[in-house]
Amino acid sequence: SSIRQQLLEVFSEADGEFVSGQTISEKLGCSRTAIWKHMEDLRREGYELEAVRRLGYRIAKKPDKVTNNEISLGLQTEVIGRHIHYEETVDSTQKIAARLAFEGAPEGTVVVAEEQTAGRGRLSRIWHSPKGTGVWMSIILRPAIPVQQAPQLTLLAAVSVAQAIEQVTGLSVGIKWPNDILIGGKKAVGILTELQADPDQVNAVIIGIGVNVNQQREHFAEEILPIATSLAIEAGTAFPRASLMQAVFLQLEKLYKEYLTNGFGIIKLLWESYAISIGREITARTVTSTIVGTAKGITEEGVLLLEDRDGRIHAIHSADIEI
Ligand code: BTX
Repeated sequence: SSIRQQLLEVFSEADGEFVSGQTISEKLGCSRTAIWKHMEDLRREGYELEAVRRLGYRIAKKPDKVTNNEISLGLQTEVIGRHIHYEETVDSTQKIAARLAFEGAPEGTVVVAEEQTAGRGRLSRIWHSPKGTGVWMSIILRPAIPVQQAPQLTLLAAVSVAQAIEQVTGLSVGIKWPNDILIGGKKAVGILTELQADPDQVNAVIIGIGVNVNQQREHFAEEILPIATSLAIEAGTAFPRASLMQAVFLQLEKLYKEYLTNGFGIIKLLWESYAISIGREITARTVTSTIVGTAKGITEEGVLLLEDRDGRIHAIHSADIEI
């Protein structure tokens, strides 16, 4: 509720100090009984509230969760993340977001969960999403663009996440075409873009973002341990997931506005500045073939150009890349 949100704001302004019941009820314009009820709700959400006679109340500990409250407090965006659909456990946030988008959810709606039991990667692969450790979210955008431009949004999302991670953690990251964010050569982020479209026009783009934030090595399944990492492993410290989400929303909103007004140009440049495969020899496995060649760059549509040993240029729309 908005009262609960205001209550959190009051505590947040107090910055860990006690706030008297009197002050709270004046600031919020409601009775002490009403406030007490909202505090009980916060307790149920996992906040530890300390009450001391004559001093008042303070938040002793926040829940390590990515609830609506945690995400909304201090959020600087206008559109992205302004509607949050939060759940503890889901099969896949992509599935829920697809349903919401179909039902008309507004642009910027975000579905986020603490845990996914059937997180999806590309080509029906699995995305491991253990409870309370990462950011598992799907963002609904509704750009008025033709279908063939939709892959640009995967690249745009990758740049936004890369920028947000650098801001929040100070780590330096690289992007492997089209959708992996690597730190020290290991995968910390996966991005999956799905479309709802008519033949000529996109209705909704659902950007699924999985960020390994606070996992330690033992959280990773054995088969991905050699290829996966988390921000906490790389930085040696844990990060508040809600703050990372806020940073992603802000970067994404800025780049998305730029994209809608001026097109893909600047996004392409930014993407190339993070790209770790360009200029190197790579192996691209598509559904039908395997091509070895030098990655030359991406096109205006976000398609990867690969030059094979005979000097022929291949346009790769979808593939797995080995560097
Ligand atoms: P991808 O197909 O590029 O990557 C999937 C592959 O990555 C897996 O086959 C496995 O080898 C490896 N992998 C699986 N889980 C992890 C992990 N946690 N960390 C590192 N490597 C892993 C990438 O697909 C797109 C992933 C999108 C995930 C988000 S989470 C929110 C949203 N909901 C949903 O179901 N998917 C998206």
